[in-house]
Amino acid sequence: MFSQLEKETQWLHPSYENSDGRVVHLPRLTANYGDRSYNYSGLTFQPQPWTPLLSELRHLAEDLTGASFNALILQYYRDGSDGVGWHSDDDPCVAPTTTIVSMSFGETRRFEFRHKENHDERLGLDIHGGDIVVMQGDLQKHYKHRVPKEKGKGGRINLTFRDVIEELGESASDSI
Ligand SMILES: O=C(O)CCC(=O)C(=O)O
Repeated sequence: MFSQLEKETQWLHPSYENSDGRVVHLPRLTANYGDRSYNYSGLTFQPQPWTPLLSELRHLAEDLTGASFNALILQYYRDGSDGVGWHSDDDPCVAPTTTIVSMSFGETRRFEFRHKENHDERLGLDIHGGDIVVMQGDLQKHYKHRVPKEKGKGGRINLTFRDVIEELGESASDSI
């Protein structure tokens, strides 16, 4: 699954201007598939159409949760120097209590949650290839999550299936 996704996905490596005015690339590759565009890390992506493999995984996510998904974001952490910083998936283009299904393939990576106000309230999970995490309810309202950089790691691909209710919502930009 990892090799097929790595090979078939139309990966992007977006850049943005950081707070020092320097243009830097996201520390990972990314892609957006599905029926709706999604604003992510302050960037808007034009979605690619569902492929047979991604449609199959979408149906799996829908069967698992009873939710429906019209957008998919893929992240490719090429090695341990790639990651994603603290953020919550509370972009205005998804409902506040939306269900998000996250599927991972390849290397095991740490996935951490932290309460937005009480930073001591934390949870860390080791997410292995083939694991599925379902985020739902008030989770995005109260918690942020991240995938920290971890030395010595190989490639990992993560898919998050989402239900976009409104196009082109502004997104939080703290997830670079
Ligand atoms: O790679 C992961 O497990 C998380 C990805 C993520 O946080 C996101 O796509 O918003």
